[in-house]
Amino acid sequence: MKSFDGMRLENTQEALQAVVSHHLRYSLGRDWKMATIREIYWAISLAVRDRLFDRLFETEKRYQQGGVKRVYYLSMEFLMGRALGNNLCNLKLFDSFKQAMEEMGVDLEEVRECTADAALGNGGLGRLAACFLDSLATLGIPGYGYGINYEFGHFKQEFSHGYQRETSDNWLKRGNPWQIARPDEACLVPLFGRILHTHDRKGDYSPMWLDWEMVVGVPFDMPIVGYGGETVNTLRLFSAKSSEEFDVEIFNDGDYHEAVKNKISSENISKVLYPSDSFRAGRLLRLVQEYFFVACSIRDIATIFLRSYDNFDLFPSKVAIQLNDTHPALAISELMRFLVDEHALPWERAWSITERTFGYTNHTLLPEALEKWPVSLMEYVAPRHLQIIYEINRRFLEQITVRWPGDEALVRNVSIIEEGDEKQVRMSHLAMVGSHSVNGVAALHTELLKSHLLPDFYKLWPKKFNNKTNGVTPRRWLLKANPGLSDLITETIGDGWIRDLRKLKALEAYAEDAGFLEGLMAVKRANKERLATLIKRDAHVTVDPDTLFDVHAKRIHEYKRQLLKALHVAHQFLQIIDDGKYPEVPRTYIFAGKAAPGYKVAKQIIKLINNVAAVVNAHPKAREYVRVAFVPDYRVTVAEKIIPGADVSEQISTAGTEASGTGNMKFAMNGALTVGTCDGANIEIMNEVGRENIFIFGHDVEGIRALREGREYNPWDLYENDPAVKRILDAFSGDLFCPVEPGLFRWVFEHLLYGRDIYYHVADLPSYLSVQEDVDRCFLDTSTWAGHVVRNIANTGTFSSDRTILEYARDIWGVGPAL
Ligand code: 26R
Repeated sequence: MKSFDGMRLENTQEALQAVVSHHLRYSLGRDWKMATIREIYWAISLAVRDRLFDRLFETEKRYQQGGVKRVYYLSMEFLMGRALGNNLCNLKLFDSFKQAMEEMGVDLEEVRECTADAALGNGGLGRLAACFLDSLATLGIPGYGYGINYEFGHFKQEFSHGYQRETSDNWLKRGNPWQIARPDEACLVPLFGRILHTHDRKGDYSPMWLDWEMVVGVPFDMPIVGYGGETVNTLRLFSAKSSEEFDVEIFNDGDYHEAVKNKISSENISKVLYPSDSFRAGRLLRLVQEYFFVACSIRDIATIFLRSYDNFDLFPSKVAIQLNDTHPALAISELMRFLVDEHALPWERAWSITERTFGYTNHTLLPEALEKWPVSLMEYVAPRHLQIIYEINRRFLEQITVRWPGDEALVRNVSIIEEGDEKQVRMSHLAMVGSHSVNGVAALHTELLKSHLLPDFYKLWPKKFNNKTNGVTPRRWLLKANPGLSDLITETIGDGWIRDLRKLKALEAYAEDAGFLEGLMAVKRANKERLATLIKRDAHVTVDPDTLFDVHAKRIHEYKRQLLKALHVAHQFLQIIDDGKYPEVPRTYIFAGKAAPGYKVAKQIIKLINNVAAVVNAHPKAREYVRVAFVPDYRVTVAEKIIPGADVSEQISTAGTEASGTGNMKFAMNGALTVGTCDGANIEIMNEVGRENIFIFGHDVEGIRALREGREYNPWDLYENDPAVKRILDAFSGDLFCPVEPGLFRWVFEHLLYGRDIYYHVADLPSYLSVQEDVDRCFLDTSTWAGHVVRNIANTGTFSSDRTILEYARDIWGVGPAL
């Protein structure tokens, strides 16, 4: 076959216009005059995609020739957001396309606005994965995302009478120009069934996995272009399809028949993303998703490896697999099964390969979010895997007994299997035992991993533990989300910051430069106007861009303490209506975030904020000084508009609960000042920007621990001794914020006073109210405020995900850029 090496696509205005017209006419079969805006979106996207593919082939050729090590980032979630603008930006074709389209009478912004977000994730963990893909490609590292191609992404949030209502996100209903199906590379995954205990001819135990059901995993590839366009990697997402032709005869005997009665149909496996990031689901379908995903991924990774090598000796030096939390931890038993059962490797050899291949990242310390699966469920879904996990555990515990003979408590604590009424597989222990590296996502978080979550493992393998403080991609979160600020920065210090964010440091020299500060504040002002328009459109609240924009945007969770923010808003309101004390700095409080559909308290918090908003915004006096808006359906696209418009970033989790946070980094980078606790990456942000450029309040980890362990914390004491605290809590106990729904918020009072206030809202409230007064004072002096803003922006360089990825590459994966 004659080979075709691409055409060196041209990017002149005429060429771009011609290729868009070509795609509209010949790929979409549509005449220009009849085209809808979505068809134009498709035509433009296909034109951009053409430009990605040539670079993708070049990248692959470079990797092939270099015989490089490849990194596979396994994640159940990728929160990608929209692709068109980001791809244009990274190809440096945004302006050319914008102009070319303008000449054809098409507004590129308008086209982008009509497209759906790829919301295949819940929050921090999924967005981190997306930022990592951008950094891998920008750095020229052969790194591939692997995940599930959910037919329905994260639900859409609406409010009805102030309550969250969920509707489905059918994001693929009009197709997706960025995804290419690869049915020829589909893989087969056995599910369910039973184990037949047999022996081979030599008499060795040789189990057979029988009566399984076959599911087909069809890969869909999405090109991921790095900044500058030299590297295009891929994100590979699997869709589950049934395969009649592969279905085996199902035995009709006894238990098995019972078991398959409620079996899951193949297509359902990749139907929908689980919308909870706080409580483990414990559901059959979720476990099937996790297993399906890793089974497809390992087969695919091995297939790619075996194209270049004929045995597994070099596997760990050519393949690194990173587990994004424990959700893909079954990949460990899957690789063992693959090597031992399908390739007849001896256990020890397979284990050595496995251990050297995997790295595990932990993203949460919350006990209710740690994954455990009942042994019975695991046996039902993947019986051979359960056997393998037991064997991994047996050998592991043997090691423990040799080193610490007779320490039964230790054995019980570290075992992969948790004993009890119902035996469970502890996924974090499996991930820990099967990996050569385990990392936390911020310095404090990693310390807490060692000292509290996995202390026995730390004693056993101190060298496995390491920290990789999170980061965010400056391409999406600064260059693209905040063009005004990007231009100002580039005019001032050049454009080197886009690839090397530490260069922002040079801005510090302008912290007292009146001209620069003026430009900076003008950009902020314009961003606030843009945000005000969005708030008007989506939250139906009119807000004034001259007020201080105070933003709390993230998933709704008790530990993130949206309730503490609401207590502060109530305080300001009460000062106005009871004391006639009008704030010197009028504020607009902006909330955004989704609650997991099954998380009752979180949904009550949403209702509460919406009611507070309604009451405050309707009050004739208060509304002159305070407005409250809850922007519905928070997602990447909305974040891109909210973050650049914020003056204050609320990062107020209870110390020791937020693993890292990444929104905190995005806000600081975009010129908001942080009000934060000593938690997660806030501490590192404080260290970078300087204590005098951030508003820190509340108990730190030791302080919280003392409250918890000293048993002396009694929120009633504060209630009785601090009149401000009493007044705020009484307002919720009464019906100030629910005049037509009496008693609706009584729960706040009970929760915080009788319910022991497990997230220490009341304990931190006085210090929170007081730090907010500092904020007001500071905001009154515009040039001082602007100086703090500059010092924040200038010192966020370390929070680029490029830095994070270079650390993973160096310390965990043993790879380097392949440019
Ligand atoms: C098992 C299931 C219920 C589940 C639990 C937890 C599903 C998803 C999650 C999401 C968690 C792990 C998460 O998103 N963690 C966040 O990771 C971010 C990236 O590291 C951190 O910045 C953030 O602090 C942390 O909460």
